[in-house]
Amino acid sequence: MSSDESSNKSGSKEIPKAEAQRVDLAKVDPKCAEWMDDCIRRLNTLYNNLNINICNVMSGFEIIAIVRLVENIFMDESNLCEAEAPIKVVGDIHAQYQDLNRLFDLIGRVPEEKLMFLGDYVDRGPQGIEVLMLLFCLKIRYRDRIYLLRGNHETPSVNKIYGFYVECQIKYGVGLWWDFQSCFNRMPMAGLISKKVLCMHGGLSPELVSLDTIRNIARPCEPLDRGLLIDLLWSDPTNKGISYMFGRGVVDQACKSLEIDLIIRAHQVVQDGYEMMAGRRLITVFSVPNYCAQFTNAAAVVCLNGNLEISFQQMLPPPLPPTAKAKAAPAIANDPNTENAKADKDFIKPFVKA
Ligand SMILES: [Mn+2]
Repeated sequence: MSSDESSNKSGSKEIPKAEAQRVDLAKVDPKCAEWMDDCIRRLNTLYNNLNINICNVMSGFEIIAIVRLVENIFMDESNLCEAEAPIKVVGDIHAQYQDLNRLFDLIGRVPEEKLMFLGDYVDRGPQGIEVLMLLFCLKIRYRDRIYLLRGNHETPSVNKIYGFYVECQIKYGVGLWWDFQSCFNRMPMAGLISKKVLCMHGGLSPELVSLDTIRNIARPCEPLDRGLLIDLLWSDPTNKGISYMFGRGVVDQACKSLEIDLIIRAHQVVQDGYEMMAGRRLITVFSVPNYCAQFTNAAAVVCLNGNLEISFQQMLPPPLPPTAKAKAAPAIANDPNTENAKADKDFIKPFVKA
């Protein structure tokens, strides 16, 4: 994959399909596998059923046990999680548990599909604990089929304010909120797919001079004030946001110095669920529709096949009542020339199952 289309054709070099060693929990620890299967089954009963919530299917003690297990798995992984394509990359979920399950209906489920999530599991929506528990249980059960990166909402200063704290307080008590923070501080902060696609929640940083600078971040850690950690979780390719702003030149330079072809990040709502920018070197992906009921955006995931060819799967938003005040999400950093912007967008084709 590169910025010109020629290398996107079938003649391009095949990436070796060296799968990471498959860890089969059912063999290593059958009791734990059975427990996780049972948790996943119980969590699935919350889909399309708003009469019950997670308190009806999981105790606070069970949740804490799962959080302790998964944080050890996070610490076993590099802070720059390495995975091989084929894989699908998922953006912000923001506690929209029902939409996460609708998304799974569309894109497929773990372990059949391999997924990398770019963070922002909690806040804004109503079912953040449900989202975390389902993803954590899948991570424990199938650790090399799902990768969970940290988003800026997986930090205490943010999720204290935007909904998750109150959700914990109402459902289980504030003690659980602290357990989640210690787990978030251990989540990996970036991902690398087939050595060529760099993934993170926010974006680039002037301190990101080599991939080892990400690998060498010591965890547990809490991103504060400024610097690489904040940029990875917060930075934007536009003129808004609290962190570093990066444009096409910075993206080109980073691809060269880090020897990567593409950057996939999340963090900003985009109308189609995905937006290609910076000369086809940068994709923003957002994976729940009707974000906060304030936008009419679609959800999407980015699919990378074994040759690192890019496609997307899209979930259109359900129709809103005429009284709804939702609006279209603005384009954030696509090419100012509308024809170029369209060509960039058309470069990513709808996903077709091989
Ligand atoms: Mn974010």
